[in-house]
Amino acid sequence: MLMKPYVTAIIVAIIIIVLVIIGIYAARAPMSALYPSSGGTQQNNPPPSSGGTQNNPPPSSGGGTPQQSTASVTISNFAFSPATLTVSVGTTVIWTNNDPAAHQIQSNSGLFGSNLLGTGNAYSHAFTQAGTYPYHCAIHTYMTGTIIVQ
Ligand SMILES: [Cu+2]
Repeated sequence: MLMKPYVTAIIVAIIIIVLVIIGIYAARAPMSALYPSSGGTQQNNPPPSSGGTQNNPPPSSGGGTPQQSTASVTISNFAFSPATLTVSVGTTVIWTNNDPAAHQIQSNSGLFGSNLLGTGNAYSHAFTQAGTYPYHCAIHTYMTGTIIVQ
């Protein structure tokens, strides 16, 4: 049957009103309300601390800046390996204790030194001046090593 013109107009008006209400609701409701985000719960947890020792990140190789280099000394079997390490000026030397026993890096001159390093802990020191830097373990003084910076 044919609808009278005013009935059609009312229906059209109702449809328009509904669309407007939907539009207002959509505008007021942020997307996060429709799609709950986890933004408030995300946390970038820092990596576990290694007990107050310093861990330097790997050197960056980008940006054309002077490359910071690192060198490693391993502590195992109550000895430093290598016992004598030669590096260039600006190198950061990283000592890592792989012994079940704790060790403590101690520069003979007092220039640098670590806290007590438990198993798996590391200590690093940046050498910015050329020279010869003997060091030892503060606990086992027979453990000696030398960093030569040139
Ligand atoms: Cu030691």
